Amino acid sequence: MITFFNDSHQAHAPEFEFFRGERVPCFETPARAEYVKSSLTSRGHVLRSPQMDSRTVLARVHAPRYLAFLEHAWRDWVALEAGNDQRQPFPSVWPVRTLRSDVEPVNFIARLGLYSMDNGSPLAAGTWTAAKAGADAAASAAALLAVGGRRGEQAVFCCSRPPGHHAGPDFMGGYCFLNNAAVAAQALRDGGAARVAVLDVDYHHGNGTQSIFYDRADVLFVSLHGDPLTEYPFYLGHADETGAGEGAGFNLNLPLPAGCTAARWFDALEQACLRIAAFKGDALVVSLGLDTFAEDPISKFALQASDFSRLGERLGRLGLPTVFVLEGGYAATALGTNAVNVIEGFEGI
Ligand code: SP5
Ligand code: ZN
Repeated sequence: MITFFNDSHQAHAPEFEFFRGERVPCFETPARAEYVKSSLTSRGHVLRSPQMDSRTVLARVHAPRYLAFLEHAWRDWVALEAGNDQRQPFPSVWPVRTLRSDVEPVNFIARLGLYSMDNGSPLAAGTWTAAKAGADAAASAAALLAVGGRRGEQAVFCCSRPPGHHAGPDFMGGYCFLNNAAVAAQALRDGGAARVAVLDVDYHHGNGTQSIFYDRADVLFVSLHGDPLTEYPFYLGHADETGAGEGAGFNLNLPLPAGCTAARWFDALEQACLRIAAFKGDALVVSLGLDTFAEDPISKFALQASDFSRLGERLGRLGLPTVFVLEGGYAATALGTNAVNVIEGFEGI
């Protein structure tokens, strides 16, 4: 399968995040993408560099003031105080209920809080560079697909980091800054696909993608994930979120209990696939989180390496032109095998 590899991903390499009040090494590391790259190459898949500029499509899925903040965040942080180039900024205050989010404060940490859903998305010097190149990869993948009467690929894989599905219209969160899956879906729409389905199989609910498309009928969002009553991102991802306005009926959440079996996960996948087939879209975007793996250090599902082949096979049977976008997955050394299993399962290899 043709793969767009984000060559700039290593520019995003924060040193630590917070866990239970302690600084711990980041789970979302540059090594993740490198493991996937090496498995793909050793299996003969062709890697390409993104050639599209995603700026126009980015402005259709993210708010201008958020994009402006993110692009200049590191420069602004470093300008604040000598030594900040050696420090990671974290938000410490957020505009929750009753507080205003329409006025952008001048204070940098207050702005960072305005544009963040958590303190779990460490920023580094090259975050914008890496995230923007990731969005470029998503747009490039969409452009190669056979949609809108164009000849093209049946499937393209977008191997990139940082991930994207927690990033909403105007905020970062959960290691995500720009929503690559939303970029791919919007780019497919702009490229002639009348209707696009997004399937999110990451362990964590894709709150950002859901929110970006929640009131739209042209993009169906379907997600299977750990029940937000106990699992991150906690505040979205329940079964009663079915879409709003024109988008009513075009959002399907299938929350599953932490610790559930692979058999139960595949039952939910079947439900997801039936909904996607009934939607009769022109293309599919898969938010491919691999943190459903049994050995994932921060998640609680039980998929084995062979289950990722089965996932790929099932998605292949949908018969839709498909963009795969890498999301989470923190058992780094297994990430390459698991990703390749999905890709090759899809291709029927
Ligand atoms: C893209 C993606 O997968 N983002 C995940 C963000 C999760 N952030 C919250 C992590 C909470 C970790 N809880 C760890 C429990 C370890 N025992
Ligand atoms: Zn995840």
